Amino acid sequence: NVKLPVIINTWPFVDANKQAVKTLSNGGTVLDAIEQGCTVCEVEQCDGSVGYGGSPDENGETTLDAMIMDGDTHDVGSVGCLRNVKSAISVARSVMEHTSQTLLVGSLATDFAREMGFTVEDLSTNKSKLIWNEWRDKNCQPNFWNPDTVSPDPREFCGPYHNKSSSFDSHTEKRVKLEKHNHDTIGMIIVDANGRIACGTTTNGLNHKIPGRVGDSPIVGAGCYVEKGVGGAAATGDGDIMMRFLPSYRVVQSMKSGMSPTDAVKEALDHIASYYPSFNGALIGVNVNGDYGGGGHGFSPFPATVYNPTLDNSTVIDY
Ligand code: SD4
Repeated sequence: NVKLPVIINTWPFVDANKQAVKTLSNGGTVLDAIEQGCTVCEVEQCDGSVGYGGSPDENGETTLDAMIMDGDTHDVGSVGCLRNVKSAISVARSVMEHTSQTLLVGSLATDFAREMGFTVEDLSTNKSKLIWNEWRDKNCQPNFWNPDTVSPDPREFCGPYHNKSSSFDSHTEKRVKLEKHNHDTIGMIIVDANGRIACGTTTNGLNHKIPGRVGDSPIVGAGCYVEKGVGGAAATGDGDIMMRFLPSYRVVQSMKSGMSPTDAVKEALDHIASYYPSFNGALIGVNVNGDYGGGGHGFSPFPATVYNPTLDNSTVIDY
């Protein structure tokens, strides 16, 4: 099949794609290629949205979400709100390969990573401190917890927005607008020449998130999903909306019933849009024949990066 292997990832993260191609051609497995490809983005801090030093939460801390899934065995490892460890996708792989559990979170995921030999370090950078300071000084929201209270100093009310008050929606809206261009998780799917499939995601999530927030990226069927004999899908965008629909799972099930990847992606995005017409999100899908597709809602165009043997190189395609 001249269309295999196929390596596809969200956004124009070409270096990550190239690394995955290289890993596969050097004899690595689909899991090795996913891990090493996604690691490139963690190291390069792709778009500031992957890896350390991006998307500081309301306390100024960067935390990471990541997952990896093996189509052959249906094994998954993932981490949510991982603190103080840079290589989230590798920690996720360790969860998959060294435990019978699936998802570890927060400081306790850090403890696991430390036991597995990962370096524990501060994920802040000068840039993330600057982003946080600017937010605190300029964009800090008024006190939505108690909207009747107006403080002379807005900084007093920059704490977590624990309460979903009536004003919460406008808060969310503003946040979505602010962060619209700051949603660049890498999600990658690979089908190799033998039909082996794997997927992975890694991200630092959402700027100014409430501390403790976990997005869609480490959630099976949301961030990504693969099924043996069928294919895989991965998501990027507003995870707080998207995870409510398990869109990657939905794309794979649609492909299983014969839909093309592009149609399956469109169907899943349209379904979300029927509830949330203004959500921002995108999906990619690939089937075991090597057909691939993608699409975005609110991101237009939505670029993805693809390699297969009919393409000379890792190529950015606008959907
Ligand atoms: C999240 N879905 O944490 C991620 C962010 C993202 O492209 O995809 N950015 O909500």
